[in-house]
Amino acid sequence: MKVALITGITGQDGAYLAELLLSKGYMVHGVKRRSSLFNTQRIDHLYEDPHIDNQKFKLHYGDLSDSTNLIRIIQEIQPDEIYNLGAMSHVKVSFDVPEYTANTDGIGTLRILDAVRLLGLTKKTRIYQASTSELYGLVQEVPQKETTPFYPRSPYAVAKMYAYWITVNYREAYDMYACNGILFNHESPLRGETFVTRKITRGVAQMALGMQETLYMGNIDSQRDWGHAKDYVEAMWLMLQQDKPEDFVISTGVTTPVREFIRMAFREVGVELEFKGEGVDEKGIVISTSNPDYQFKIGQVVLQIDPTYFRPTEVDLLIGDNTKAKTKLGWTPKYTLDMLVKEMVQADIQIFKKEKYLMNYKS
Ligand code: NDP
Ligand code: GDR
Repeated sequence: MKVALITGITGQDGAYLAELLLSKGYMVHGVKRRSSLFNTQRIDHLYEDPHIDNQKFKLHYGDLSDSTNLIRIIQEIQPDEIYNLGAMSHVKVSFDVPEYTANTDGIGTLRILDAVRLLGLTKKTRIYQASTSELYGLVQEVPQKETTPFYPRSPYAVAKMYAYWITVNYREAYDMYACNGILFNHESPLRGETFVTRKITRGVAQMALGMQETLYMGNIDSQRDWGHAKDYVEAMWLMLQQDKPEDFVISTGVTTPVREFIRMAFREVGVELEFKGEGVDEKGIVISTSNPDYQFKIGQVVLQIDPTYFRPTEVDLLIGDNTKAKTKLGWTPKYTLDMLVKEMVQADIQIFKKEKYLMNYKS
């Protein structure tokens, strides 16, 4: 039985990857941080009683800022594969906590690589590093591919650039099987609530149920290449099953402005929007509604711009060329953006229906 270790197992990708590896018969270990409230909601369905025999899923307390802890966990479990998904992953927040982001996202990767080296596991343990399309930052070339130069535009992206190159360096210096997945944005109903897609689908669901009036957004001109996290964790696994380690772009090859994502999410609840005004004065207004189950009014201002959400430096356009992944990994995304938007909006409607029912029940 293969043994895998996932850092960031409590996050969106960690949850989908753990499910995938368990379905393939792996023993899955995960690093979770201690928190004052439960932080395992995304993986609670995978939990196994530690008292049973043949446990296939096990969590260890740890943190990417603590090298002795990482060394101890890796020594204890002797993993065949490590997926380093742990990170302070919010681009806007990284401007508020740049040093912490560098320590976790940059040096944290070094700690994993060096633990494997120090423990003499370079021939046994394969390492996946969660690299990102944010490395491309200021547009140098479109579509972006493995050879496109990097120009990071946030403390997050700069930290991830260190992580990218230290992974390449350890591969070359110590002949390790270590590779970077340069993943473009990927989303799902498990996406963190403050990333743009989930913020929109939650807002649409709350408005549809009469629980919120208006959504406040930042820069809705930026364009992203959005895929589904379920497809993308499959690519992570494939990258560690090759004859030799290489870096791959994982993307859909289609880019969409944030404004269009908003339009698509509202259509899912039968609402057509018109965008009026420019810059911070732009507004999204309801011009027609076709689903009587939902509480929208013609003329309702459902979207306004709040500059609080602007970033000091923005990444305007991301679109990935996934030819290498298609050719060498045999990977292609199964989800379209339409399918993704539908799944996310419907999942959030179910969540808020329950919440509304409970609120009414309590009062
Ligand atoms: P999430 O933000 O959903 O999850 C991040 C995970 O990292 C959580 O489990 C979090 O724990 C954990 N974590 C945060 N800080 C630390 C730390 N100091 N030590 C250990 N663990 C920590 O991210 P995603 O699942 O979306 O992304 C997974 C990885 O892929 C990240 O590295 C991200 O930067 C990268 N990436 C993501 C893309 C995307 O579009 N989703 C695209 C490209 C790259 P907790 O739950 O306790 O907060
Ligand atoms: P991103 O994702 O920065 O691309 O990083 P995010 O969803 O946060 O932003 C995408 C774009 O939407 C614009 N935007 C807003 N963003 C947020 N969060 N909130 C808003 O209100 C808002 N309004 C407009 C942003 O300015 C941006 O242009 C994600 C993360 O998962 C990273 O960890 C990962 O590496 C990259 O994707 C690939």
